[in-house]
Amino acid sequence: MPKPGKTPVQLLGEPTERTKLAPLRQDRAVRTRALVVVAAAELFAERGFHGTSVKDVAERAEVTKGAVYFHFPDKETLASAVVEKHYDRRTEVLEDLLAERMSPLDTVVVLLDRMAVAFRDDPVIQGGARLQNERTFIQANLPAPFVGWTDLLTSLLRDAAKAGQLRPGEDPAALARSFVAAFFGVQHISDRLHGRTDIAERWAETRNLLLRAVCD
Ligand code: LUB
Repeated sequence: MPKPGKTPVQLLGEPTERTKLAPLRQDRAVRTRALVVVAAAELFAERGFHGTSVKDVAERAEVTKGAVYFHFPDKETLASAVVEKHYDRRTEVLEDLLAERMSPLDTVVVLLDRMAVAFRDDPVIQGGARLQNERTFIQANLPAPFVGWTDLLTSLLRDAAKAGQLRPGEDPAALARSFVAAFFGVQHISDRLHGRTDIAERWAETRNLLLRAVCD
């Protein structure tokens, strides 16, 4: 507890050169960590987990290997961070959509449409997806695949059902699983055949088919 009459700030005393620099140092560490994650994602997407070294990541990020190891003790920890950032991207897109206050079904449609573009353009998404494809060969504690998407879409589609946007009797959980399976397949095939250049078009035709099956 602070001494009587003194506030915590007063107890800290006058800022020293070190305390003045602390926020700047922390800001630089945050930016360096972010640069390392993006560089690693690019290389994991291009070369895979086992085709990428920490040295490669340091060179791509234009930092020292020591700077990489300061944030990530090994390549496996770095891979986990990339996959976590892969899923964070979904949260970022969703938060923007929720602010637009669309209907639940429109939120599902636009979310997946925007994620299709992200799979085409965003190396963090691409690197996370490749790591998940390679997960059985990586001794890392990667987040579980598909579960987050299935839970999120089930919740949104239950709201869509309550709002009368689905044909009566349709099962939101079954539709969510179908959306996840279809999106995964579309992005995988587009990646293998066309480097995901046609993913937005291929996803649009698939989601239209799904919507026609469950909406009047
Ligand atoms: C999504 C991928 C690629 C599922 O949720 C995941 O783990 C996914 C990577 O594993 O697509 C479809 C939304």
